[in-house]
Amino acid sequence: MTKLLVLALCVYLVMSMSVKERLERSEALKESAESQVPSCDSSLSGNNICDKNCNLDMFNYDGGDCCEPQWVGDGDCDLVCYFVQHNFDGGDCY
Ligand SMILES: [Ca+2]
Ligand SMILES: [Ca+2]
Repeated sequence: MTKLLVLALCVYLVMSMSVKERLERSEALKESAESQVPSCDSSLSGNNICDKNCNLDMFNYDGGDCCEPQWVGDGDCDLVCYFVQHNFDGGDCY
């Protein structure tokens, strides 16, 4: 009977430890995932200042703020320049 109790206690300790470890690991994973999620304040898009966090497809390439003038019409399609104010990359994307 005592052996069973000790065994149960051991199992309980191991279980609770592994659960704690798993919780800590998932917390760490969550934190690293959160820090990797790009964020862009929509007010920064189209303010004529290149905001690297916003220069992503999901944020409409910062409204074209990150387009370098020499990229327009260079023959390569630059989606960061594919905006009306950049003459749609000078037609490079057609
Ligand atoms: Ca901007
Ligand atoms: Ca181009």
